[in-house]
Amino acid sequence: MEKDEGAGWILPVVAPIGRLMTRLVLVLGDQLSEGLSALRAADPACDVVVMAEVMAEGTYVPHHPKKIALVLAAMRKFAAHLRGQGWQVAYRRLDEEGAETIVGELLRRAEEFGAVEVLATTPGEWRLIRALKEAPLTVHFHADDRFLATRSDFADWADGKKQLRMEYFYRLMRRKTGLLMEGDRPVGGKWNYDAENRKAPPKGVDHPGPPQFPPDTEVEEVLALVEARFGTHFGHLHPFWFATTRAQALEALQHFIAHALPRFGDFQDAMMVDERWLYHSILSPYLNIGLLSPLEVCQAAEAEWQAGRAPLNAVEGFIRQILGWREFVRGIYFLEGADYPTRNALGHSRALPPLFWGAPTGMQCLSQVVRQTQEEAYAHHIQRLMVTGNFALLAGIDPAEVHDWYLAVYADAFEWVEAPNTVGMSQFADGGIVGSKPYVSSGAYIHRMSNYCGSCSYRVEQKTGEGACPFNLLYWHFLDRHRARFEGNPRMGNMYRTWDRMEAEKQDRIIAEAEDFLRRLEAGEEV
Ligand code: FAD
Ligand code: DLZ
Ligand code: SF4
Repeated sequence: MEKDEGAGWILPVVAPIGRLMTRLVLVLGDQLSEGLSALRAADPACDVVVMAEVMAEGTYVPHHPKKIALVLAAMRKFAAHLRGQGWQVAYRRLDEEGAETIVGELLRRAEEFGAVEVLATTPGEWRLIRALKEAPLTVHFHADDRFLATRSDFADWADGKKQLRMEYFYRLMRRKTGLLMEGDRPVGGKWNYDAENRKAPPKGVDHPGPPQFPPDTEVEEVLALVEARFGTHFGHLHPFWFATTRAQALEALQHFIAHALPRFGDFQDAMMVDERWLYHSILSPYLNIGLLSPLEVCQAAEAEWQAGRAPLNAVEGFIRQILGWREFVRGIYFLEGADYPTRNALGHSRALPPLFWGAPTGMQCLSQVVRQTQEEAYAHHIQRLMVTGNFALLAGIDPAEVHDWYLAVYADAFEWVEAPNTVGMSQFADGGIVGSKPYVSSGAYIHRMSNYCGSCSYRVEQKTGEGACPFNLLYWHFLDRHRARFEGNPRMGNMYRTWDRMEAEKQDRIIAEAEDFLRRLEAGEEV
């Protein structure tokens, strides 16, 4: 059972003998928001908040150590905040006695407090929803209303549509929230300023990136624990600089708004050697664990445009990512159901190659993105989509393995947002629900949007032969092997016409060289 958004307070259960029975209020590591629906439904006088650090959540995929540290440190600080507000919090630290799963901890606490009922804000992952439903406890689910669209808003909008397109959903959301609206019309006369947001990399970047929050004693304790328990996971724990409280996350928001937002739009799609942040916000980890709300972030950006300090293309582009894409992908995740992350429409089955885990590669674009992912648990959207994602799709990697990788390595990765982006947008494994065509490109796109190719051991302008950019080979291999599915796609006709105009001998050479590359990749050779 899930109470609908805004259902408000429900009365505490009264035990037959007349005293108020304790209920458990589950707060998960990505539910660190003061106004959480389960907390609103509970009574601090008699209910107990349960928070638990458990091995199962840190290992069901091998999460990046920085991500685990972010979640655990923020959980501890949120628990202290709740206690300060008068809540009784039964908190289990990973190095204390306890169970190793969320449900195990709930059962242990239920026994300790004589509780049978649990109030939970619906988790952002089918796996945990299922586990809670199957638990021998009465779990009352409360809708997660920390979003701008409810699940039923999205379902109503999607109902009866043959194709779901983010742009139209986004317009609905602009109208619903009034963000960047003049009455019923978009400010500036256009809904979308993306055409102004595809500039090639700038000469230099005059923004130092997100603010760094040096670990305090409490965070240091978490870091030591994470090192000891998860030190073998892919990723560098140090230096750890994430915000772990709402106050710090608000500082990070203000920092972005003041220093990076004005240039966000222009260089949103650009990629540069050793420049990992450019003008991106690095706010997704804080949004996704609940330290910031999407509305306050959008409103802060809108206010900057109203004050004349940031241009409309930057502000609209930024708001669209949150109000549009973030809400849209969440809608898809819940609409499509629990099997969504396992889809494999293109039948890809190759194993994820070791270069995704940091093995050396001569491909500078992949090497840069994987290294920065390893160091920071962060890569921006185009790096995820057009470098690692593009490569995995062209190379025919099993989307389930790709999904597990993205879920593990990014600090902002939670399945409701990660799966539609990976399985849908990036790997086309949902058969075209999130995107109407696959995001594939040859090396030319990466060359245009980055300065990676200049220092690569391959040559981007070379189509075949020794030193040819592997993206150039794999791109045609992908189109050729999926011809039956894609040649009728109106957005892909030009690509097939270009392929068909090539001489047969050149086509054969491309396919043979692509196959040789894939064979070497599969054999674990350095590529
Ligand atoms: P900015 O570029 O500053 O954008 C602002 C905000 O917009 C972000 O903080 C984020 O909340 C939101 N946003 C932007 N694009 C998207 C999008 N496509 N979907 C949802 N929200 C978006 N985002 C996640 O939050 N978690 C993920 O696990 C995740 N996995 C991804 C996997 C793949 C294969 C791809 C292609 C994209 C993925 N994204 C994911 C979307 C996007 O890459 C990140 O939201 C963004 O890079 C976060 O960095 P930022 O905060 O600097 O974003
Ligand atoms: C990501 C994560 C990690 C690493 N550890 C915990 C944890 O120990 N306890 C917890 O409550 N939550 C953790 N999380 C976040 C959960 O995995 C997240 O709530 C679910 O995936 C649902 O989105
Ligand atoms: Fe990547 Fe090809 Fe450019 Fe090298 S030449 S950086 S492999 S796109």
